[in-house]
Amino acid sequence: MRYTQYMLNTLKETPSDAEVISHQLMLRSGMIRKVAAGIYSYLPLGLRSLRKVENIVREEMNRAGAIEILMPMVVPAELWEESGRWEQYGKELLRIKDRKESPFCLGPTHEEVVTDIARREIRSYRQLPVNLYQIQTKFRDEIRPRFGLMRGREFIMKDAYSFDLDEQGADQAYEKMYQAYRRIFTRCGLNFRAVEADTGNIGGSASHEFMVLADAGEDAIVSCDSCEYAANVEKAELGDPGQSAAAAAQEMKKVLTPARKTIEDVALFLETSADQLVKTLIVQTDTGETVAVLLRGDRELNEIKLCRLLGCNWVEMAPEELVVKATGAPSGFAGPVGLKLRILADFEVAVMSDFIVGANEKDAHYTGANLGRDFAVETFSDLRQAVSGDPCPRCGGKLQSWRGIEVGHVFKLGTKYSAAMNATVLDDQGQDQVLYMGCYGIGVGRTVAAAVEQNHDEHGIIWPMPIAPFQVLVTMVNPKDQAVVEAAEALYGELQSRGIEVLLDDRDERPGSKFKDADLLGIPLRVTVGARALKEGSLELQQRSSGERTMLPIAEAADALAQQVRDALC
Ligand code: 9G3
Repeated sequence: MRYTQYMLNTLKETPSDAEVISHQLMLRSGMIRKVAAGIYSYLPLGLRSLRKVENIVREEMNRAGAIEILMPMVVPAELWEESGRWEQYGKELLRIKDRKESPFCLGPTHEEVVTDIARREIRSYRQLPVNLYQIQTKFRDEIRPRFGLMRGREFIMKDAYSFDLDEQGADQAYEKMYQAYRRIFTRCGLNFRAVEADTGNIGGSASHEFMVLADAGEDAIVSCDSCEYAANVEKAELGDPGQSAAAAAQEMKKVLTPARKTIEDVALFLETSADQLVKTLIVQTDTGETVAVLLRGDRELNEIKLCRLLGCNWVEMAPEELVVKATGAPSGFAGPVGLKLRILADFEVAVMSDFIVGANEKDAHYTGANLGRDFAVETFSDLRQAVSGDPCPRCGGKLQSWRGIEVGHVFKLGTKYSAAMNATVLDDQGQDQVLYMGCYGIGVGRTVAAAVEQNHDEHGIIWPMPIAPFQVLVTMVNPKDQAVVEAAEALYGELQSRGIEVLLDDRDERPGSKFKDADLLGIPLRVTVGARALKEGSLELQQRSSGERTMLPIAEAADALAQQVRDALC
């Protein structure tokens, strides 16, 4: 492709509303343009990378035996009413009406549509197993779309759905997809982890997320430094420490802590540290219950673990007036002593002694509080967020925490949708059996953005060869110098005849700005055709990733470059 005949406009300035580097660089390198909040156009350069990821996904899904279909963007409400999800989702589900006032939605995911296909097309166990997938546009009306393609409202997803006769079959389908995902993200050149994840409200019994490690990642994950265990921090298990608390050494004493409400302020005021405090959270559940949850002062509540313990869908911190009503004091002074609420506590509290708690009295705390003597706990459980240094629940090694970008998510769905929609097959006894399902998603655009998050420097993108928009960039330093033009054109033609994807920068611009663009675009191999080196019969090759420069004899350049592309692809 010739730059002068391409539509590619790089930007010198970083757009102000782009907060993460991938968003900034994908705008500046002319890959995407915003149409509306969370809605983007892929310009030619961006589309090339998107298609590369799609093709890797397609190849590995086909290799895993999945069959490609294409389902509609616009989905009739009836299907979502059958599954019961029409009422379950709020404004995130974009509902529309057609000219006859019939209700539809823009599909955010396609469990209902694909289960409808299955119940019509799959009637006998002999047809199983089946795995149907699509690469298709989704819409989710996120409250705060941001970070460019990383959290868009309209986005391209590969979503696959497996159908099996029983749980064992579904487990095999899940394992096949898990391995296919590992191949996909490895081929994309990404550093990723597959982590145990919460099944959320999609239902089903197990799920794993595929996380690209990057500081801008919205998810927190932990991985063990000694074994394969890795989990989303929402799911990471923390076992019971086991040992018991040391015997009480102090009497409980009320101390004044005027206007000291936060853990940090109280610890500072009482000249101690947060891990010597026990914080009392007053929590309300969607089932209308108010409970007190105790955690060591320096820990965070894991709400998903609390919901699992209480058997509710969500929890939130009680509003101030409820805290006052329940504890007799404003928030910041709540404590377990004399509290007339169910008291739950994280395992860690069970091994603490002589600690500080709110006194359920304005501007007062107790020091020297001890379990048993001063208050009782109804249930101890794993209720806190895991952090670096915590023990691995599998091998006792150390957990390390990372930020991750979720690019893939695989779920065991069981019969949640097939039962609701009566998707069955006749088994070998002629009996109707409800199909066992799994569902498997990859954010294709998000994968491109995650690759940029993980592969860039201060000058711009550093594309992994398998998903680079072009493989070689040939820059004419001076397009007015006939020798330069001839050599560059010759190389351009020879590379194309070898099937190499090459962008020829034939613009009549200052060399400096062309070099800056070369760094920004991040095409892996960059050849500079300049008059001086030509006189010595050579071209300059620079590796975008290492910055390493070598001189290539003109006669060998095309073969050498083609070999380097092949080496970088496998
Ligand atoms: C909705 C809306 C948003 C949603 C969903 C439904 C996420 C929803 C979970 C999934 C599960 C899997 C198949 C591919 C892999 C992920 N956000 N989920 O179900 F109505 Cl508005 O999508 N689906």
